[in-house]
Amino acid sequence: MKPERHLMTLDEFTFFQTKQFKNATGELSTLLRDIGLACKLINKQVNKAGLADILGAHGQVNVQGEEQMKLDVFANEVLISVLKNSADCAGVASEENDEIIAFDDEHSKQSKYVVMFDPLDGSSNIDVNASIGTIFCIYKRVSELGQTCNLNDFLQKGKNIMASGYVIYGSSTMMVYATRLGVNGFTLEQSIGEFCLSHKDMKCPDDGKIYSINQGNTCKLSEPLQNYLHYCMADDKETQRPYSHRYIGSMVADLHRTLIKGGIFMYPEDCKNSNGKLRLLYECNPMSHIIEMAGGKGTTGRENILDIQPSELHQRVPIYIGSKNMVEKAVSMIY
Ligand code: P6P
Repeated sequence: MKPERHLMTLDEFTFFQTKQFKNATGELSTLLRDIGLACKLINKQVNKAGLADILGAHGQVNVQGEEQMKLDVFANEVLISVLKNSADCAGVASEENDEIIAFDDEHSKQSKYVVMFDPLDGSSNIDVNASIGTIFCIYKRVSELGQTCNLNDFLQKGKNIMASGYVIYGSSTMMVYATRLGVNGFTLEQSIGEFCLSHKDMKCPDDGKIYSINQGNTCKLSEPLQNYLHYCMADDKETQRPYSHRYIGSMVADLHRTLIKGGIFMYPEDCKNSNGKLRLLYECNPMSHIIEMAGGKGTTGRENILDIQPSELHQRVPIYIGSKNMVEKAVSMIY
């Protein structure tokens, strides 16, 4: 009988969730615990970034051509190291690395899962103290056990995700993760160093009053998209418009607000970027999986994000994501 208590840690919660699957082996729970450990280590550095000399560009340029902040590098190295030593990860793919990293030790070759992540999304916000986050997703590998994993293990559709999640380093540090059993949020209790269940069975409201887009790009947007933005700003009490505009410029923070309060987040294509900016495999897929498991919707405007067959590791896609009714209304007006 599950003990009823006020405080349930991430490990306890995933343990009890595992018991709901009769042939589960607990490997996914172990992976989530390991990712939680890595993010606690990242959290420690993020919290003291203002004090320690780890602000400012690392001087390197990552595969995206973006200058790497030192915290980016640290977060990436921590996640790779923890997952390489995990009992259940065959390899990883990261926003910060050109290619996949296949772990070639015997234990990793026998592991069933691979992990993709953006180690520190929104890192340009570090030195202005805005919320940033780690985004991850876990897939069952398709390559043969006993071999090193390969690119095909990572180029899977988002609907194959076994678990997805993010950690937001904000006013409090929270992990939100989704499996087909639903979406749950855990707040880091710093005094005991544990992620504790704080937001059970999270649901994305079907409607909302917030639209989130970088309006600085408006002149580059298609006419239908500009018309939709005017719709958001038009006065209509019946449909609770004008909506409020909120844009933090950190996908994890903008989508955490969208998950809790409802709304729509958009990073569409424009006249200069036909696929928008955000990455399919380790940004749009995991966030769409979370939002859809919570009852919302994630689409490129032409197809569901989770149905896309990836063709390369760092491909970009346009994204409209959030409250189901708002996303459907936007897509009907724009496409
Ligand atoms: P822009 C952060 O760099 C990021 O990858 C996402 O977290 C965020 O949603 C987006 O880019 C912000 O991009 O062009 O508005 O600065």
